[in-house]
Amino acid sequence: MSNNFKSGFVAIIGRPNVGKSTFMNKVLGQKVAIMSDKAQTTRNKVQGVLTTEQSQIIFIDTPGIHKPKHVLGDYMMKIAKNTLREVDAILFMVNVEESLGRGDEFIIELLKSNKTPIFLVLNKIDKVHPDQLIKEIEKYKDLLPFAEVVPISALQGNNVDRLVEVIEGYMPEGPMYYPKDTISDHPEEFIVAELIREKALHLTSQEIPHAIGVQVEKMTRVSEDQVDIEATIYIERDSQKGIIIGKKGSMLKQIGQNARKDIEMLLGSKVYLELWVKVQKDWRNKPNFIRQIGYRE
Ligand code: GDP
Ligand code: MG
Ligand code: K
Repeated sequence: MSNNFKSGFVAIIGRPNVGKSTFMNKVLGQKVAIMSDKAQTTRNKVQGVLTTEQSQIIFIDTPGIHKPKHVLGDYMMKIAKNTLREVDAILFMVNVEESLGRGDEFIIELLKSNKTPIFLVLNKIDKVHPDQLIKEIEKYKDLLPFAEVVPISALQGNNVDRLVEVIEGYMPEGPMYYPKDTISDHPEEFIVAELIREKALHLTSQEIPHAIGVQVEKMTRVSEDQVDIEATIYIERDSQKGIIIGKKGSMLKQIGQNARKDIEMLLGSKVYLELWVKVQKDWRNKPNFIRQIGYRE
């Protein structure tokens, strides 16, 4: 992986039927079956992962945000707000054919105090005359300090590539969070492992350069708002065990606390995280082992 690889998270928000799923499918290709709008859960769902030679964009949905305030619990509001602060860009999608509704106003209110770049995506341009498009842009453009305004037709594909390019331009340098061939949903274990690994590397700084692999052993949703995770941190030498575990387990505890915060943000749930430390001699030189833990450099 080159040093300039870029990666980041993009939240797609907008009222129902503005074309969020259609856009996702256009971007990721027809084979992805993510059109279904089953009952929205409380966690942030990874809608799709777009990986190119130079970047990886992870699109997430922020459930609950499409709903007006009164039906939202404080807890969900907090998750939604935190998510929108943590992502690298927000796509606020509207249907150019429709006028602003209550759902939009709610979203706009929520975004007002946010510092994340927000893109106004005007979808369904195939349905309106260019003059009307210009009028619509006028109506929306002063509602929020949009970083970009991009008209598209998700259905026909007009300007969708352009939007992806624009998004790519806002992604920071970062790792490939998901395996290259991931298109959508559920490889959350991989990203959870990456988050734990990142915290461990960060906290131990120079002492354990890249000698850490993380495997998520178990990830179980035990209730609507709690996920239990067991993960193992693999190191290469016995001498590294003390560093990772720390005095009376203090380092491991800190790694766990820091990782848990991010994982909770990712999953939109409370997380109970249990960490183990194991020595696997020269794990970096063992291709099978590396494949097993899903780690790549
Ligand atoms: P979501 O609820 O925001 O995910 O919206 P969907 O992606 O499910 O789209 C809702 C409806 O709008 C579907 O019937 C789509 O085919 C249609 N639609 C989405 N994008 C476009 C577009 O660019 N042009 C037209 N004409 N229809 C679209
Ligand atoms: Mg949808
Ligand atoms: K959706």
